[in-house]
Amino acid sequence: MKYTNPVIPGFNPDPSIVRVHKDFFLVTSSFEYFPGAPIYHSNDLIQWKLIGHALTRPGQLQIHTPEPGGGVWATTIRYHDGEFYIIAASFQRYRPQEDDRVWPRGFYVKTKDIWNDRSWSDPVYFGQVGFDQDLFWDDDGTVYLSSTYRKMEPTPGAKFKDFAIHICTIDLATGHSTSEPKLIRESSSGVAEGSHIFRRGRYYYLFTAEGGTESGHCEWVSRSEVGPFGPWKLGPNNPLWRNGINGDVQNTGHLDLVEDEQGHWWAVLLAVRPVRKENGWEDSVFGRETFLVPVEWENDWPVVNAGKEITLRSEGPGLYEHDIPVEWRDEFRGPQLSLGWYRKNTPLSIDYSLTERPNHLRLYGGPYTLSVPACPTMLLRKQTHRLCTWKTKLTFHPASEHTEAGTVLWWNYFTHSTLGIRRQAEHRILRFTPSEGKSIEVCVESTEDVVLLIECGSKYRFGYQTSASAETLWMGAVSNEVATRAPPVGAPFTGMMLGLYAFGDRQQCLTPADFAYACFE
Ligand code: 6LW
Repeated sequence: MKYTNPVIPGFNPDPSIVRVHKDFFLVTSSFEYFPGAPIYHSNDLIQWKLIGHALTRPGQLQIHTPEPGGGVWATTIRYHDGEFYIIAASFQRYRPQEDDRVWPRGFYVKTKDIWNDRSWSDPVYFGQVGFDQDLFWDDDGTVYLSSTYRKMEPTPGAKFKDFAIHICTIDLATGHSTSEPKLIRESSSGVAEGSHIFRRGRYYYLFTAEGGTESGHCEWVSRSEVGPFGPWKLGPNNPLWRNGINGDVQNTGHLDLVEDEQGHWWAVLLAVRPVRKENGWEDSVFGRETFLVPVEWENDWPVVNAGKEITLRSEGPGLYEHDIPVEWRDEFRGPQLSLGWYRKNTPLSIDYSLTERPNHLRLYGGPYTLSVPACPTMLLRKQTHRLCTWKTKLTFHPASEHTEAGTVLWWNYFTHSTLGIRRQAEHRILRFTPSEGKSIEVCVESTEDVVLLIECGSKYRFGYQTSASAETLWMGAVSNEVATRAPPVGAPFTGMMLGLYAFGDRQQCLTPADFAYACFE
C-alpha cells in the first residue's frame, strides 16, 4: 500500500530503530542541540510521536562551543534483556582533517523505562575513539562494539578520509575493550561508516553507509557465517540501491533494520528533499530526514525497496497514507516546556520560566548574542513543512540599547535571520536582521505586544502585526539559498529551525521577554 516519505520530516538524520513487541522506537542524531538523542515511538511505522530524549542532563552531555555539525552524531538504539541502550558520540569540533588521536570516545546510556526521560543512566564511555558506534549482542552473550574511525595505516595516496569500520569485544559494564580492534570494512569511496550488525538465521549481516553523507551516499551489505569478526563476504548487489542527483529524494543511506510482528522487514534511513529550481537544485531546507522503505530477502541477501530508487511516494505491506498536519501551537500552559523545543548547546543556567507570568514563556536573555558559539537564550523548533507560517506574540520593553528579543530563523550561528524588539535612544524599534545584507528598522512606539511572523516557502519572509495594523507589515525576506549557506567551519548536518530568543550583548537582559504563544500555521 502507498504511503508518504519522509515518515519523520524535519532534521532527523541517522535514524536507528528497534521493536519491542508492538512498539517501535526510533532515535536520530541531535548534533549541537540539547536535549540530545530524540526518541520517537510508533505502533505502525507511519505515525511517529516524539516521546522524549535520552540525553537530558548536563551530566550526560556537555556541548559548549561546538562548530555547526558538532555535538551528538549517529545514535544507535538497541534493546537487550529488558533494557534500552542508546549509543552515541559527541564532537566539540567537526574537522575531518584534525588529529584522529583526539577524536571523541563514544558512549552508551541505558534505561528500563524508555517512556521516562529522566530514567536514562549516566554515560558509559567506550575504551576507544570513533563515531557511528553500534552494539551487537551475540547468542553466547559476547558484546561487540563496531565503530568508525580512520585507518591506522591509511591507504597510500587515498584522496578521502579512509573512514573504516573497526570491531572489538567489550565489557558492557565498564565499556572497556576486551579484544584488539579489527578492521572489518573499508570502502573504495574512502568512507565506510554507520555500521549496524544483525543476526538473521545462520548469517551475520554488516550494513555500512558509504560514499559520505552527500550526493555519493549509499548503503552496502556484507554477511558472515562465522561471526562479527568475519570473514565478511560482500553482497551480490552493492550498493543496495542508488538515488541519483535528479530526483525528489537524494543523498540516501545510513540505514538501520527492523522486523515487524508480521515478519516483514523494514529499513529506516536518511535522505534529503531538495527543491527543483529553474536552473538546478536548491539545497534542502530540512537537512537530512527519516525515510522508511520495505526490505525483502532473496537467497538470504537483503533487497531494499526492491532495489529501486527511493521516492516520496513509497509502497509497503500494511502501510497507509497519512498527512502530517502543519498546524502546531504551544500556549505555554506550563509548568514544563513541551517536547520538541531545543537549545543550542548544553545550557549553563535556567534562563526561562513558564510560571512567573502564567500562560507565557518568559525568557531572561543571557549575555551571548546568537552569533557566537556559546549558548544563547534561545528555544528552537524544527521546520517540518515547506509551506507554513511561524508566528509568536511578544511583550518586551527593553531598558538597555544592548538587548534584544524576538523570533529567529536558525541555520547555525553563522547563518540566522532575526526579527526582534530593541531600544534606540527613546524609541522602541523592531529590527529585521537578515543573515546577509543590511538590517531594517521601524519604530513600534506603542507599549503593545507585537505579533512576529516568518512565512516559509520559496523564501523566508519576515513580518509583524500590531493592534494598530491587524494586517501583516512585511519587513523583508531571505532566499532559501542564503538561509542555508554552508558554514565556514563545521558541517551542514542539521536542518532549518525557527525559534524565540532574548539576549544582551555581554550583559544580561534585565527586562524579561514574554511570549504568549508560538505556532506553525
Ligand atoms: C554521521 C556520519 C556522517 O555520524 O555524518 O558523513 C555524521 N558521515 O555517518 C552525522 O550525521
